[in-house]
Amino acid sequence: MPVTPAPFDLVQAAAALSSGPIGHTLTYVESTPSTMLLAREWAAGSSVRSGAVALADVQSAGRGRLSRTWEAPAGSALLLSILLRNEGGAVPLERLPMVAGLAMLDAVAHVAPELDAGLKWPNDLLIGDDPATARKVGGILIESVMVGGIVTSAIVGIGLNVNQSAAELPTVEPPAAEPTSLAVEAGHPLDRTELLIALCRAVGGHLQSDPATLVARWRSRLWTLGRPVVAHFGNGSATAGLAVDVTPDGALIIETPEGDRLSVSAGDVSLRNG
Ligand code: BT5
Repeated sequence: MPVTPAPFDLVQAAAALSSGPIGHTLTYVESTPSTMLLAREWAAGSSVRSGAVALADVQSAGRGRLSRTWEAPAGSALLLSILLRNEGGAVPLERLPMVAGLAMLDAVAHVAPELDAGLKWPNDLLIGDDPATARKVGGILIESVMVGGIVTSAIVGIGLNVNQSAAELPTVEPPAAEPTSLAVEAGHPLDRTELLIALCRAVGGHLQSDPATLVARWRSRLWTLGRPVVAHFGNGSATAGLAVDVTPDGALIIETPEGDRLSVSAGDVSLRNG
């Protein structure tokens, strides 16, 4: 049964986040094409501080990676983008998927510790007992803003399915993982404001981690590792193998049945049984 959307408690969120590195500036819009566009507008000017968060209740053109879409009914999800200004090269660009993925895990553990959550390389948050059949509850989209060949800002987009009913989840085409929401998995609605606060705090915390610690934490939560996978590439080709490791900059190492080791830095993987 669809849950009546509870609005964000923006006063509570602003009070909780005002003195931290992420969410000190919290701009809520009921509807936008995409929170990524709001953050991009901020990146083009100089008045909005790094760590500002654009939050929406619904997006008319929510986007995933590689021109894909992100769909969520109004008031059901956490949909936000974080502006990170790369002043002095301060932003760990290649490790942002690790920061965002670990922060999503922390936020979910905060509101629904009973759920079994893990990460699928490179940017999916999954819930389930068995990685091969786990469902996708959230995704990460990292975009760079470049000026004169230099990355001046990064924008971290996060979509987390919170209170959608099973009927409200989108239908996806394989090899995309079956969608789910926290409410479907937990059996009760979750507080989006609590999630927002926990997520922003966790992003701030993981941004402070030293690289080796961050990579080690990410590696330990990647359900992809040690599993047979199929890597799908942008040109339509695919390679099957065993996901054996990740590199410090986040590439996935796949060992093929012939014993070759491939380093995959962009693309998608699906997890296979057996
Ligand atoms: C992602 O892309 O998973 C990144 C999603 C990022 C969304 C956030 S929302 C806030 C911010 N503003 C935006 O406009 N975007 C970011 P990707 O791995 O390419 O996955 C996209 C695919 O996931 C789609 O092609 C569908 O198959 C599937 N999908 C779409 N909506 C979904 C949902 N709500 N839950 C689970 N899967 C979904």
